[in-house]
Amino acid sequence: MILTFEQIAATVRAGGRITDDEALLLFQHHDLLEIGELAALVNERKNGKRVFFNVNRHINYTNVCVNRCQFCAFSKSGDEVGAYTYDLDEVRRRAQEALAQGATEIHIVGGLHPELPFGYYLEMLRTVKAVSPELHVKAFTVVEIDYLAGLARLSIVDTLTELQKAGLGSLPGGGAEILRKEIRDRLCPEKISGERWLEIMELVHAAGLKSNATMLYGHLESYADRVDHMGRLRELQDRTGGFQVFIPLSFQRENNPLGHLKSPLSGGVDDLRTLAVARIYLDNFANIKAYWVMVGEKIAQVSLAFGVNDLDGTVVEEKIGHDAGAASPQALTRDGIVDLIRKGGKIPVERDTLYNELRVY
Ligand code: V47
Ligand code: SF4
Repeated sequence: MILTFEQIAATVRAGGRITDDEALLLFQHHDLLEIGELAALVNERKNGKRVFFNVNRHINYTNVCVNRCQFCAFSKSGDEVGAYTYDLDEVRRRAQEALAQGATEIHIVGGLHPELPFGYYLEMLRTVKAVSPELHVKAFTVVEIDYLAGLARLSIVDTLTELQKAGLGSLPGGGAEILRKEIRDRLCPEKISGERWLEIMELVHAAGLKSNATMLYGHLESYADRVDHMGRLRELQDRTGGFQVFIPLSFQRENNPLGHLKSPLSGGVDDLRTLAVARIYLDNFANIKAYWVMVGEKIAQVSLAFGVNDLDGTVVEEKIGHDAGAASPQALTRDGIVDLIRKGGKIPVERDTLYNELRVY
């Protein structure tokens, strides 16, 4: 049977789940606005006109990393110019500054440092919580969790327990890249496998921690690889319900070995298409986030008409995307995000990390 857009749209309008083949067809469908309209319908049913953001701050505690992922412009070896590692005073200062600016979340991720002891990570969490127990610490991709477990010589479950005791509140969604082996082996051969990423995420959710999920797109992958990636996330979400949000990350091309690639699957239209297809296909995800750091403020705003209901946060001092040439500012103010959402025709809602509503604007 030949699939048509209209058949898929009918399934979606009736509240049905679409198949991988149908998601692929949506990616290939020529009419972006038709896909956007469908995604907007799905989103409107779940979230009405409300769009979430939070007031947060990133702390990238070190850029020293034993891996060399091909898309990464952030990592350095310890003796390289520009390599840095924050001591706990630096972490405290940033957390204090964030608190003074009204932040409710500290987002902590970094490279896989060859020398920092496990105690550093525990102390880092305790340091932020000592600034204010009210600050939620969303920290460490599951790639880091795997690495920390090796450092601590503990199982993943015991590592998570220690981190939770020290103040870990939830996990960000990084390190997922593209889960399928054929692409992952070329993108980041030293990184844990896609299967391991999913396995640790399952343990994270079983430990009662919520997490996010990302997908790095616009490099070597095909639409089929993207569908495969989202399919594995959807399957895990069916079993655990532990993912809060899906965040496609648009590949930034500067200062990294893959930057020369001219992927046909990139650009503003592709950003919107990816967000819209994610909204339609990932029917068990409540939230789809446009990360303004990577897509820029304008695409992020337009994406609110393409199924997106979350714009991340104020961010402050993001390094991973900016080292790779992201043209977005280093931070947005609360007023700036509120204005962006309002002018996008939606209702701004400040949330905490766990998606509790704090204030409607
Ligand atoms: O895993 C690295 C990506 C991720 C590049 O959970 C790049 O709320 C684009 O996961 N171009 C880390 N992306 C960031 C991340 C994240 C960001 C914001 C919010 C949340 C959340 C998570 O950044 C890495 C990798 O996929 N990345 N290099 C690049 N050149
Ligand atoms: Fe290291 Fe993460 Fe960069 Fe890979 S993406 S090189 S693990 S900092």
